[in-house]
Amino acid sequence: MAPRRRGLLKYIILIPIVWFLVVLTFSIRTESPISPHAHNDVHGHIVKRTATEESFIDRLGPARALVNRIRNALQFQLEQHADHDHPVEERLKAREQVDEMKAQVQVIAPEVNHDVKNPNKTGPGEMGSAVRIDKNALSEEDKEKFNIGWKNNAFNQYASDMISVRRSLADVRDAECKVVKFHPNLPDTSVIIIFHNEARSVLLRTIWSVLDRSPRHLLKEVIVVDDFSDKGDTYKTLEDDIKPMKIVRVLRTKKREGLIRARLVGAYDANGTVLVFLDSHCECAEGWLEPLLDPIARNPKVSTIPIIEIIDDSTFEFRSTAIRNIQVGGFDWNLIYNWHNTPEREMKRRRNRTDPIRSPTMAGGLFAINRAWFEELGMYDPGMDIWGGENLELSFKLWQCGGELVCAPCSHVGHVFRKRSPYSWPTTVNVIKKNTVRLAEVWLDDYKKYFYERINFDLGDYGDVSDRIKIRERLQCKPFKWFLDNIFPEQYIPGESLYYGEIRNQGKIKVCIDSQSSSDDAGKSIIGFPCHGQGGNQFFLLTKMFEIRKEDKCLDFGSGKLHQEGDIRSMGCHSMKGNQMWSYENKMLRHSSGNCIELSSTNDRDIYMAPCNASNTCQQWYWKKRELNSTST
Ligand SMILES: *[C@@H]1O[C@H](CO)[C@@H](O)[C@H](O)[C@H]1NC(C)=O
Ligand SMILES: *[C@@H]1O[C@H](CO)[C@@H](O)[C@H](O)[C@H]1NC(C)=O
Ligand SMILES: *[C@@H]1O[C@H](CO)[C@@H](O)[C@H](O)[C@H]1NC(C)=O
Ligand SMILES: *[C@@H]1O[C@H](CO)[C@@H](O)[C@H](O)[C@H]1NC(C)=O
Ligand SMILES: *[C@@H]1O[C@H](CO)[C@@H](O)[C@H](O)[C@H]1NC(C)=O
Ligand SMILES: [Mn+2]
Repeated sequence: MAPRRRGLLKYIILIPIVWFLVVLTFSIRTESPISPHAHNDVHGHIVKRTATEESFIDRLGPARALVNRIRNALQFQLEQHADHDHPVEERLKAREQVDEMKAQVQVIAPEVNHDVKNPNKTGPGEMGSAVRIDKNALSEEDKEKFNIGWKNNAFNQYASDMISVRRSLADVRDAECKVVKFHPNLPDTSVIIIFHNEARSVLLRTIWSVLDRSPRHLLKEVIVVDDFSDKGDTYKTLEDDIKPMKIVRVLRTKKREGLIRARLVGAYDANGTVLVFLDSHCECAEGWLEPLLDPIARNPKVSTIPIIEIIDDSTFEFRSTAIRNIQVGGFDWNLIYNWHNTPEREMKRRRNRTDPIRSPTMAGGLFAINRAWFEELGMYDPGMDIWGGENLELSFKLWQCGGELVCAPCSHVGHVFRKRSPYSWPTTVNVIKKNTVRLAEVWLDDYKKYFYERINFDLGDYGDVSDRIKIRERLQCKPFKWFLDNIFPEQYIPGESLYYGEIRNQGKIKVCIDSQSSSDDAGKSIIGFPCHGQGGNQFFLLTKMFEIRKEDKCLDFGSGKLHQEGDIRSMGCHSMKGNQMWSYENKMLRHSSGNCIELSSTNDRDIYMAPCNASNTCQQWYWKKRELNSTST
């Protein structure tokens, strides 16, 4: 029943692609990562840069200057930024970064071969299978470890520690993926992995999965950036752990930088043509890299994302997705990333099931991008803190500035999705707001008002965005409307809805339809609740698709049962009409099944479907019509 702002807060905290970890590692049992069998690397293929790539890089003059400005902004030299609007604290904070951003190269480990894969296919979790632990059968000591592992990581570290850091995975690719002919000159790659207090076995499994499943000639280096871990022993043992891995090096920040700036540290140090960013709790599956590089080899302005598979947080089972079920990225008007099914039009546009799928946005944790293009785009906004919003900023500018964002359906990378963040978030909500306002200011044009309405137009101090606006001007990027019309036509535009606001019953004038929850959990039924006039769970839109909508949830009536309270539910919008299609005429809310929404005459809470009866005032609702030229919600 809370108004929208509390929902936003909860939503942000629960966002599944959470990056931070607070880990307290303890005695860890993993197999030695050093394999007894050594083979020589047989791939000697040298990748030549094509002429088009050269000229692409040659055109980078202005971007180079910008990249240097980003670097300077990180270091914040006062003389160059005579920017009196900046609050003093921010200037001081930025100045502190001058030295600290110079992360040190600590280790470069010697060579190891990359061809010895999966030395043991019978151990726990092999072939990506689940490790199920009967907690009650554990000794008291192990029970304690089991509990601490969960507590510190929000995943089952005890199970992870039982699994080889070089475990085998089933080949989850579609059969057609195995016969795809890739571009003959795939670019070489720097893989960048940021971590903060990650569990050792999970981090090492991420790194080994990259080494073991990437063709050697395409993998120039793996850069592991330790963003100031201070708990557990992962970061203490990492130098020893990576000794067998020649092309891995560790960078360390000297204070907590957050995801965005830690990635910039990695990117500045990288030498590969393409950068691949990974979270520190991933596993790359067989053949993951080539499909990510292929679209970039054909057009360096394409950025690619793999299919992000679920690694179960409890059993570490690696689950896989069929191509027809691939979901792509969207966003809601809180500017929070969400997933939605690949639209029909996109399935039809592609000629082959293995062809890349266009995605309006990326989740942000895992993607590949040409380094020069990333620089030309102004990389990440160094004015953004910690994390949040950077994924949408990159997505919008990719599309608006002449690039593309595609999901490679043959590339599978597992990611441990946690149900909660193991990190507490005392102050970061404002950080996310600041980041998001920055991206709205630069990229959203008039559409930014939909976001601002959701934060009560309280923009806070978001700093100076003029450098970012210059990127947009220099690259002559298209308007946000172009992006919505052409790349994300499924997105609902609040200003194009037919009715909006609270839905107030006419029979009981104080009762409104209430969705009971913030929009992050699906399946809740609607109820009657005293009208509170604060929007939130009582704010609905009738969209031009004839949905009764609240953000990305739509009222859905699927049971067909009449007079059954609790059967009208908020479900993820599917844009396919049917159960989610409603009309509003003569004050009645009529479903595609021909029945109407009725408030119980005997209590103020129950709402159900009933045969339409125009003279029953409990089926009559007041809802505000949108004026034709008004675009606000
Ligand atoms: C494979 O792993 C299992 C379980 O950890 C172990 O019992 C077995 O000895 C291992 N086999 C080899 C060849 O290492
Ligand atoms: C789709 O891709 C597969 C594998 O590369 C290929 O065999 C097939 O001919 C392609 N089909 C079309 C219609 O291009
Ligand atoms: C990679 O680039 C850094 C600077 O960005 C340079 O110091 C280093 O020598 C380069 N390494 C290789 C292998 O090219
Ligand atoms: C329609 O509603 C009115 C007012 O509640 C009621 O008197 C009438 O019996 C209803 N008609 C039917 C067919 O249920
Ligand atoms: C439409 O916009 C004009 C000017 O922008 C305004 O004067 C007018 O009142 C608006 N009409 C409605 C119906 O809101
Ligand atoms: Mn993650």
